[in-house]
Amino acid sequence: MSTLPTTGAAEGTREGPYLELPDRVSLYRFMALQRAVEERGLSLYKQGRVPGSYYDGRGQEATCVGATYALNAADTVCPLIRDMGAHLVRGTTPLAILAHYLGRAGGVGRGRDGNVHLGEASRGVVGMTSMLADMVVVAAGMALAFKLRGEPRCSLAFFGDGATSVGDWHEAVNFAAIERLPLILVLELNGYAYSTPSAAQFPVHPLARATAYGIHGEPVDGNDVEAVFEVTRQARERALAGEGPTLIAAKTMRMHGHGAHDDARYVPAELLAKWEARDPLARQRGRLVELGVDVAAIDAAVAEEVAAAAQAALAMPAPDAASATVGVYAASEPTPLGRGEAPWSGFCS
Ligand SMILES: Cc1ncc(C[n+]2csc(CCOP(=O)(O)OP(=O)(O)O)c2C)c(N)n1
Ligand SMILES: [Mg+2]
Repeated sequence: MSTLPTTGAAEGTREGPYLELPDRVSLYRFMALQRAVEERGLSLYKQGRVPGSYYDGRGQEATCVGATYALNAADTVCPLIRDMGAHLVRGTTPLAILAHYLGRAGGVGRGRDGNVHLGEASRGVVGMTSMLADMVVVAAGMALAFKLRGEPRCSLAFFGDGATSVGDWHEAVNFAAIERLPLILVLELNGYAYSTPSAAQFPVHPLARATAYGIHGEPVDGNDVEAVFEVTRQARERALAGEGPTLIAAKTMRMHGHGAHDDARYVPAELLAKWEARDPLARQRGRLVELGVDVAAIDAAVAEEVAAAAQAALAMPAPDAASATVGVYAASEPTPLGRGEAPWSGFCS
């Protein structure tokens, strides 16, 4: 293992490659935080306080939390719309996220963007663009930089089944495969791309694509946070050993509509009921209870933290209009960096 600190160090250092009890508790806590933050955000959205649209990752928490927890702090991660847990694992606070949803000055985007468009360069988290598969291209580019510099780092991109139908995905994966880049590709097989079922997305098993491009492919139960951690940890070891990318196919389910505007009436109720019984939080809670952990106390602390964060976020002011060109790519006034600040310039440094 590399000597770089683990991302999970936010909650106490992961001592070795495998999960110890504090890690298993952290994994649960991050999933519970994601759910609580997103539930609170949804309720604020329904109250009309969140500008724009609203998306969440309900039911998919184990995939983004487990995979991100397996990274080191120097690795980079590209989350998408279902992956708020990735931001939380990397240390972005519930307060910063809720203030971001609300468009407040103290939010991650400082009121310049909303909903899931957030990322903190200082934490190695790249804010997503909406164009499907583009973040896979970005992650491959970062992995190329790490390889060329001989740095023991990797990059990880999350994406949905729908994103794999876009040409950019194939170009990025093919390039990463040829160059044996230290890249981890996490496919969130969540049943749907908007209203299109996964079965109508590709005619082969998703891992056939890993075989086709000559990279490692690993199936995993995307609702088992510890299993996702383990396949990602192994993918990272391969990446750093020069063995190239791994495609992880995480089977999960999108438990809400595409966004809050979508009632998902096209999803059969029986399917949702089946997946409700496989809830990722319930599964990890069951493990911890068996180990004697006071999970109710964790839930209470998470609820309290998120309630306090929501209150503090609502009390924050909107950004000052005079600061509108700070931190955007094209500023009216040149800065020492050229065309506006480039807050993302630290990613590969
Ligand atoms: C190139 C492109 N085409 C269409 C869209 C509109 N769009 C945004 S999300 C989405 C569905 C994505 O489905 P999937 O990749 O399976 O991710 P999920 O929403 O299931 O997490 C679509 C069609 C887009 N953002 N980019
Ligand atoms: Mg999908």
